[in-house]
Amino acid sequence: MTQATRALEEHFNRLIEADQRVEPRDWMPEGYRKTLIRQIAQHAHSEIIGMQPEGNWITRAPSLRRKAILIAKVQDEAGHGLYLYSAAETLGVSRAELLDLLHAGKQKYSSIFNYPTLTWADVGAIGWLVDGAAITNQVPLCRCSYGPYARAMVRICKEESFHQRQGFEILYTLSHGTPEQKAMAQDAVNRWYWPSLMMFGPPDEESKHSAQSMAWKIKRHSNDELRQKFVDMIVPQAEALGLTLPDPDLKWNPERGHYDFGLIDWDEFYEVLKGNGPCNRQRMEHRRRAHEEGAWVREAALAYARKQEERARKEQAA
Ligand code: BYC
Repeated sequence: MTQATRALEEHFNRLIEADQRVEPRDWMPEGYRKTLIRQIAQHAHSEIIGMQPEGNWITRAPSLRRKAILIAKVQDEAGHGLYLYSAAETLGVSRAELLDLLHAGKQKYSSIFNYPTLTWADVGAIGWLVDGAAITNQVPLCRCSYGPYARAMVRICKEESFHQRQGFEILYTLSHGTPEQKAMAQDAVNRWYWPSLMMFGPPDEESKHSAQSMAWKIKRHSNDELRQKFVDMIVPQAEALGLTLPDPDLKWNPERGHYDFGLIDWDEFYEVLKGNGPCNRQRMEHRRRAHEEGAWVREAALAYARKQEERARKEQAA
């Protein structure tokens, strides 16, 4: 390592230690850059793949009001994808490259979006549990050491908390409706509860990236810490909904000051990661098809941008 590089590294370490932000212009270790690209890309891919399970219910939403809200929410997810791809681009990769890696199966997206949305209540359960888990995980990312990612998260979290409330409200309405509606809400919660706990990633002792990511202040809490925080948050919310969480071992532990909960089926999680979840194939096929069918939009947008640029140049020259 040259003396100049050592000085740059010391500057980087000082920034991290002082809890300041690393910006795209700053020198950063290659591992830091790679870790951020991996995490931000995975996050961005999750946002756009996450449009599929909910998008599935747009045409069948039970009222015009519900349909308008759902369209807006799914559109928000596309927007989150855009903020995140833009944040990743500041690290020297293009959105097109990242999408190619996703389509080639070389980058991941969140395990949660490989489960099907069987009834309207699933839209409520996704809003309440999946967006709830997302916020729990993402609020600390607003303090991530990499500036562009942290700033993108601030806006995303504001929108996610609105999403969570709409999910809660859907479930509350169903749970206080007919017995059939209540049963439908309960069934959705039964199916989404465990996968939402898996969203936080493997248990700490199996989380290969956590220690380094926490040292770099990319992650601020471990996977298990955030999972616990989420469980503690949703137990009283489930009571307010009048619904039951499907875990007989869920119990307040006064010594720990937290709820104890049952064992997560990690075999299921790893199977989903390997591509063997209920909807992995369908999600990827749909994504690749949407990308191919959208090629003309990208070409038209590029042609338009080029035309605008040329016009501006001519006007300047005149
Ligand atoms: N699904 O060492 P670990 C949303 C992978 S979108 C799939 O703990 P790390 C929303 C992990 O990548 C929600 N893979 O990793 C959108 C690693 O594999 P690789 C997405 C997972 O990065 C629309 C391996 O397991 N949120 O909110 O330190 C509608 C070992 O894990 C998962 C984010 O992406 C998983 N659940 O920690 C509604 C948030 N968990 O890469 C809602 C940002 C782990 O070595 N990401 N893996 O092959 C993070 O905070 C962290 O990346 C994680 C994992 C906590 C997810």
